[in-house]
Amino acid sequence: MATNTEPQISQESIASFHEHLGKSKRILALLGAGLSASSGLPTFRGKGGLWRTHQSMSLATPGAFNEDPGLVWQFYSYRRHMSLQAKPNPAHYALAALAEKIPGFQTLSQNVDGLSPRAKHPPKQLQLLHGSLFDLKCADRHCGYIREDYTDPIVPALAIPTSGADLTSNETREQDISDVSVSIPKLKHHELPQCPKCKKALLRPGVVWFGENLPFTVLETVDDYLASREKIDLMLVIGTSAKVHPAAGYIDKARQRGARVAVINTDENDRPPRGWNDGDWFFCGDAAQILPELLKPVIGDLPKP
Ligand code: BJW
Repeated sequence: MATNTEPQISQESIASFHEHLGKSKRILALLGAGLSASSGLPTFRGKGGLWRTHQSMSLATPGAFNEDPGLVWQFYSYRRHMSLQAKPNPAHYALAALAEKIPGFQTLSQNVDGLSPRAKHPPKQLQLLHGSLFDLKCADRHCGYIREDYTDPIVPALAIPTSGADLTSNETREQDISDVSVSIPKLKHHELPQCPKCKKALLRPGVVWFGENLPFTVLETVDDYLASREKIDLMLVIGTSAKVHPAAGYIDKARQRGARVAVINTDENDRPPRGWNDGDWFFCGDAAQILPELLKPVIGDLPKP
């Protein structure tokens, strides 16, 4: 008797997807945290959305940073550390390969982990809607200071106190992130990263928190892509719960420009905001396994790592 509990994807739906992909010249993709899940990075909602005793989402706000910058910095320092330890997975490489093959492919990533850039996704075809963990900017927006920085830790006080677990293993990493017994020190203002330009304010992670505008040039690039007279053939929605706007709204905008939608997600309840349309595809499972197969007719086999 078969014991495999993985949802089965029908050959018929793969064949119809491949037929449409073969004809597609303009493709848009919306990426979310599920893309990096099999690289060992936790998602936001559901299991994994807890950092120590805090919900990740409650720390991703300007209010949380103003109230306790030391706490928020420790959360982001942990995320930077984990992202630097993680490696891009086959889905990141498959998308980078698709971008090399199809000039009309544009990627809208909600991820801040740096894995798509590290998979050599062409920068002009990768719009980082929610910024990057590896940009540091002045918390005073009138100052305008910003730099790219991969130092880990940024300052000594942000070195990661862990339970002593070996964080190179996905399993221990997952246990460690929600280990509530790891204490969170109360950090003082002078121990946190300082802006070298204005010398008054703190630096903060260059990510987009709730209530903040997305980067202007990114929005402009996406708007230009959507405003083109040419239709969009295909919209790929990969590893996202599609609950955060304006990102989730791009699915409908692509539909309005003619796109058929393909969702790749482990949870069949995470559907596009307005539900399904005739002609959509849903591929249930791990993006790292499914995407290289789905894109194979265009990108061929990925090189073995
Ligand atoms: C797998 C898998 C595997 C697992 N394979 N799949 C319109 C309507 C309603 C509200 C608004 C609206 N417009 C604006 C808003 C307000 C707000 C918003 O959207 N709120 C909603 C929660 C309702 N939006 C904003 O505030 C945005 N700013 C804005 O609109 O500015 C204009 C404005 C200003 C002032 C007032 C009003 C408007 C900014 C949003 C910024 C979001 N920032 C975060 C944090 C970034 C920094 C950080 O990383 O810490 O971005 S929140 C968090 O959610 C993060 C993510 O990028 C984002 C999306 O999450 P994602 O990627 O979908 O992750 P999950 O965990 O939700 O889902 C993972 C999925 O993967 C699941 O489906 C799994 O099943 C799946 N999965 N393993 C495939 N192996």
